[in-house]
Amino acid sequence: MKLLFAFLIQFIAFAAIGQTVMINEILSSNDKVIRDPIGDFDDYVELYNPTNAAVNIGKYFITDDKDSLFKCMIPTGTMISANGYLLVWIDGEMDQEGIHCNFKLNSKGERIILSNASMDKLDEINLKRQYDDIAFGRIPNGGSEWNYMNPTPNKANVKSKVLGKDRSKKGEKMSLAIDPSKDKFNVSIDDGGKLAYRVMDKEDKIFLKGNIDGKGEINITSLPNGKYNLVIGKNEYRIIKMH
Ligand SMILES: [Ca+2]
Ligand SMILES: [Ca+2]
Ligand SMILES: [Ca+2]
Repeated sequence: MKLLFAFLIQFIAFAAIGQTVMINEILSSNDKVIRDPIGDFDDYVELYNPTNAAVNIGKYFITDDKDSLFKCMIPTGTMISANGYLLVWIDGEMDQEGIHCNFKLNSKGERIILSNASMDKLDEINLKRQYDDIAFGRIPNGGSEWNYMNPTPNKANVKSKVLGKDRSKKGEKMSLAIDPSKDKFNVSIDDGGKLAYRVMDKEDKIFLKGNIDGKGEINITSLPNGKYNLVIGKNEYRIIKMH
């Protein structure tokens, strides 16, 4: 009986930690999704309280370094309402209005850890490579699975069709705009020049190729869901398509 009781206590303690505030969504390349209170497009971590009671997250900690769990402390008295959300801005601008942290999110991927005021690790996410204005979040909202999705800051996460790119490494001056509704990228080369393009998988198998003369589009409707490399002249992008 004693043993069973001890087991139950442990189980309840674990369940309590398991159901408390969690990391729900991360946007590590915010170009034009949402502005922080001062007006900057900065990266964020969205916390979510799945319980039916408000939680005081003062002295909780967020970090991007498993060897330094207490890198960024949430200010004393910070509350998350029942079933509510809170955005933590990852911009190093600690004097601005709102909750801010002094590290940077690396869009090539990294680890984000949330700990509570008793220094128990509550949540830990291995972030994969990220894309401009595409978030990584729990789908369904608050669930155990993570996936790419369209950002939903301060709102429930929903499964969504995703078409994304990361920043170009270097090359000719040009712009690449995304048209997710038509599965295409609109290309515009600054000096009106002509550039060859190709879309490859990570084994360098070519799926699409052609030329852009001044302006043009690259339509990837025929490609299966996945991650690809898009090369336009000397510009290299990583792109993702997910329906
Ligand atoms: Ca800021
Ligand atoms: Ca980092
Ligand atoms: Ca969200």
